[in-house]
Amino acid sequence: MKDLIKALPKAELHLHIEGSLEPELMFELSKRNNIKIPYKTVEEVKAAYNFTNLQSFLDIYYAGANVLITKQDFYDMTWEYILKCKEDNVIHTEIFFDPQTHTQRGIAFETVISGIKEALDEAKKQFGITSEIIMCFLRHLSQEEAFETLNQSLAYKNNIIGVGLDSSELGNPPKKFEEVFKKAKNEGFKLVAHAGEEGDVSYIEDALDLLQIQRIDHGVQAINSETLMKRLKDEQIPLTVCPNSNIELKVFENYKEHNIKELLDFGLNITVNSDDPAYFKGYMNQNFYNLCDNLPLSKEDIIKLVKNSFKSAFISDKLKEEYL
Ligand code: ES4
Ligand code: ZN
Repeated sequence: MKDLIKALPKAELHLHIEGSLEPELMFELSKRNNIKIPYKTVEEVKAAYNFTNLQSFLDIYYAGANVLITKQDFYDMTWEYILKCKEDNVIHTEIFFDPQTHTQRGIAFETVISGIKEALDEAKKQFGITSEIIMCFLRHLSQEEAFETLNQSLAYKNNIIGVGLDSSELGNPPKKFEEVFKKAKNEGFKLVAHAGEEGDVSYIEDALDLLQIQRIDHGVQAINSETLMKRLKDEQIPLTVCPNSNIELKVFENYKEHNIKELLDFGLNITVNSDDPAYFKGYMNQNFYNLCDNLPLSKEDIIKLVKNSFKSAFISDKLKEEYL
């Protein structure tokens, strides 16, 4: 099974680039930019990655991003992720970034997007890896701040395919961002949102109905509504599921408890993704290995999951045909 997973060309649809910042690079950047981090060794950092829920992770994740200052920093982080894609045979990736995590600290939108984009261009040139960029609004901030970010992004529209919604889900429902998603849609952006990670079924339904999203990030709580399950199946709305993330953030107690096999067997359009691989113990292939080690996934299931990612990617029909 491992050989099959390794050999299959894969696509990734749910990856926060800030979540690919490995402790080693975090130390290097903290030195380079003279920014203090609250750890002495890489081991100490890894020991701190012991989460109880989404918020306990986000606190540490936003602190880690403080070492990112220059365009070169964003380039280096993105390039390291690309090397992992190469290693795992990920041939297409759609990466999230959180502009507000950086603009709030006085880093220019331009610095962030150009560093990421140049690394992705190099990935295409050197390895043929194709990619898209999706910017996410931080849902713990206001809709007004999301509007500011959307306005800033318009100058880089050519390089940003879509808009997403991430950060603290509970207490920050989709409705809070209804207007800004409407504007993003009018501007021609594709729309996605984290929904049903920790939030209940209503977060998924509202993300679909109020925000008009085309893919659901996580979505594993859908299992609690038969009506929603049927809708997701009928409309084949993609769910970008992140197994390692769900275990590390205690959405499920362990891999054997994960519901991905049930979701897949029901006929939903399920994909496998790594979310924040530097924080959640592994990149794309490791997510598949952990599933296969603990759940009765067949060879056909693995192939289905991989095909679903290409089917659900924001790529042209021509490229889809090539990849499928
Ligand atoms: C995230 Cl796992 C997860 N959930 C919500 N927001 C996030 N940002 C980065 N990782
Ligand atoms: Zn995520």
